[in-house]
Amino acid sequence: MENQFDPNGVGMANGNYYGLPFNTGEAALVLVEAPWDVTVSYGDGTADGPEAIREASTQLDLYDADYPDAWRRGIAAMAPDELMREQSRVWRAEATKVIEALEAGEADDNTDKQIEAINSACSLMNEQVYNKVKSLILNRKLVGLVGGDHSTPYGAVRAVAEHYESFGVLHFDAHRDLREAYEGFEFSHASIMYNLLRDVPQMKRLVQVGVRDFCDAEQELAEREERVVSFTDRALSHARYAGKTWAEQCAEIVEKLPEQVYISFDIDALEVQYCPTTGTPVVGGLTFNEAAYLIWRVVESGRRIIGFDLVEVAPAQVGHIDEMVGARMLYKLCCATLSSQTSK
Ligand SMILES: [Mn+2]
Repeated sequence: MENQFDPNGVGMANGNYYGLPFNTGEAALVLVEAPWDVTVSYGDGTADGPEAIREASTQLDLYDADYPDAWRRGIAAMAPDELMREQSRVWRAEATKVIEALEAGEADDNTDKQIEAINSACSLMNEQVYNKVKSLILNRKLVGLVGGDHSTPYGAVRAVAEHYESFGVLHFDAHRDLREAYEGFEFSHASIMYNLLRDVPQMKRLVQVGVRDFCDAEQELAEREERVVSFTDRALSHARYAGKTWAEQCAEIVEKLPEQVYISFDIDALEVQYCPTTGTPVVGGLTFNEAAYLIWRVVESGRRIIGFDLVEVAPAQVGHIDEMVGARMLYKLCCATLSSQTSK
């Protein structure tokens, strides 16, 4: 298939990410879509993220100076999961009712039952993601998850953890996501890192970068839990105002990571101009180039990226900024992962 492919030609809308000519059998890296945003608390739309990113991705040119030729090892995707998309719609409507009842102070026994049903639906989604990722790993594929909200990588990280017995998570986010359930939802987007710390002992480190909007309990947990290392947006920006360079800061961040690294990338880690439509945008944050540089430094250090997710991208309401940025960051993540397999 690759024979007739012209990497300098117009990106083809062939259903693949970046118009690439690989199927899942050939590709070294396979993307799994998780079009799911049931527990989002503010803006929704991230369930449509994968489709929007996939469509925008054909606009990219393939040459990437950070990782020249990485794409040639193959990037493909599992077929879009229409059923999950539909289930997300159904359960999102239920969750909206619960959130409205809670906000109106009208929660009752029925609300508890609704929450229970939503939690089961989220568990089922986790199971589906786990199964897909697990079977790909067994087929020796590298896997990237395309969300969806930030609840979706739970099953993916669990599958990765069964294969790599010790690793760290590099977590780009505006939020710590360390809440013990949120609005009653056990598998909330705001609880992903809490749930992973609780359930995935193979995750030896959680390095949070760019975090800037979190509650007291999350701050306390971050201080108490020795696996958590924080590079808050405040600490990073203050150090820079005092003269420290981003290169120096990246060296410090990378140094905290073990040899094997899973990257969880919430697009809201970036400044809002890059992701105006994301579920819970927060002022402050990283530029695209800063984030891309940090990922490159991880690869340069010789560490190995064993999997990743990109979450919380919602299709732009005007123009295409959100999905264009999402497609570019996803490409960086794919290429970084591929190149890290053979770096020193
Ligand atoms: Mn998040």
